[in-house]
Amino acid sequence: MAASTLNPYDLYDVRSMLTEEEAMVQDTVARFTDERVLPIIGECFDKGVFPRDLIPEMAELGLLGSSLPTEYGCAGMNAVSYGLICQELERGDSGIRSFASVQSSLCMYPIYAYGSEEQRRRWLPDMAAGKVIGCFGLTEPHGGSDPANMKTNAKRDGGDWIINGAKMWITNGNLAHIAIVWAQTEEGIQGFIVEKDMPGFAAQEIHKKMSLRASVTSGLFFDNVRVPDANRLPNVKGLKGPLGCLTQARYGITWGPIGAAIACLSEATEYSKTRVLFNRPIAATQAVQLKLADMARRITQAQLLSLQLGRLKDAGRMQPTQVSLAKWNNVRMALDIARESRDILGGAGITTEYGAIRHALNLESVITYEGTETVHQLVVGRELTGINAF
Ligand code: TGC
Ligand code: FAD
Repeated sequence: MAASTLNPYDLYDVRSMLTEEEAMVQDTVARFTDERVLPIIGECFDKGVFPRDLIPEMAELGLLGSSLPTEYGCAGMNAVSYGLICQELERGDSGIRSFASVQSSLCMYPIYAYGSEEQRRRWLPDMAAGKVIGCFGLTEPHGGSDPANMKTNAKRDGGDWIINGAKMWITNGNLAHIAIVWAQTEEGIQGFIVEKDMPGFAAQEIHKKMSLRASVTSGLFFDNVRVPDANRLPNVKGLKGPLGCLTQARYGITWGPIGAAIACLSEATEYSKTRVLFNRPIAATQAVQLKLADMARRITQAQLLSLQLGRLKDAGRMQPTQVSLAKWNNVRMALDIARESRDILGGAGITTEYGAIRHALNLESVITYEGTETVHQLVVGRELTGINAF
């Protein structure tokens, strides 16, 4: 039999559909993940620590706010490149990709898209350089799927606003210098840049997590926090403000889990070739080959979906429903693959010596955050029927 020329982790040669620049971005971030993330991430997960030393290096590589214009100190890359960044970071760990998603899509993007020119110039260059870290406060303790039912409020007081309320499950919360906080006002939901030292503002880290352990997750509390009007994002009102940010972040999340799934398939394949049971490697059994083949099939579908989504985004034609379909499909794909890979590893798969269980546990968050799987299914259902079933 002739040697196969196919890349087992890219069976349809999606790589050949990338531009030279996109391929270079992928290679650069892949190297960063191989050299800087993979050697330490198991221990970070075990200890429940986010590797903050990596922030300056990520900034140096242009990974923070990568799609925003160069005039704000950002890399000005296209959407496909941003997707590839997410994919390669999440091949390392969902927590590292989460950090980049929140900084780029949920904090820098709203300042760019909804902020004043002064706000852009004040915050974006330092955020691109990793000197100012952001978090995004939308979810509240009483239920994240329905953000329209927002209780955090901001009331005008002369030239200032007074914010009261609480946000829950906030990535980067205790790391952040600023929080993009969404609050109900008399004119509808508005976004505010809350600075960490503003009196009455507190972040409290959430412990006992079994998922995204190499990521900081916090509650945010606002007790009569006085915020100047200059910190309000002036160019958006209503739920479409935060939902517009989510569309950016969810787009990146369609790519990220492809990386986690590739890491799991690769690990399970190698393991199965050396694990000898009943006088043959388990890779030589039909049951294991079926599992591996099914993983490759689903990864290939996800790769094609995200690439086409990225091309639509770069052409300015991407619709939120398309993002929902891909977020649902690709996260489910990766979660199933991580669990199946864990099984192929047998008992060894229950330790963090291998990546499968770490990815599986992380993906339990990814399938919940940025809209649960059910929310995205209902978005697609609404598109098909015209009926809102939430
Ligand atoms: P609905 O009436 O559908 O929409 C209200 C307004 O928003 C517009 N819109 C969108 N705009 C941009 N992107 C989208 N995806 C949009 N979806 C809706 C819509 O056109 C409308 O605009 P207008 O001008 O007519 O006012 O709103 P609804 O209340 O029916 O809610 C729909 C629903 C359930 C889909 C929405 O509430 C939802 O997506 N819920 C899930 C919430 C969620 O995803 N939260 C995520 C929090 S952040 C996070 O998890 C970060 S984790 C990050 C990490 O660590 O990586
Ligand atoms: P709920 O909304 O209470 O949902 C509970 C269950 O009900 C789910 O299974 C859901 O699918 C289901 N459900 C909801 N509506 C319906 C319906 N109509 N029909 C049928 N079933 C339904 N949020 C931020 O704002 N910023 C962040 O940075 C952030 N980071 C996060 C990091 C982590 C690790 C996690 C776990 C969450 C993070 N979140 C963040 C919050 C996340 O977005 C929410 O957890 C998510 O939106 C779901 O909200 P909830 O947890 O309140 O669940």
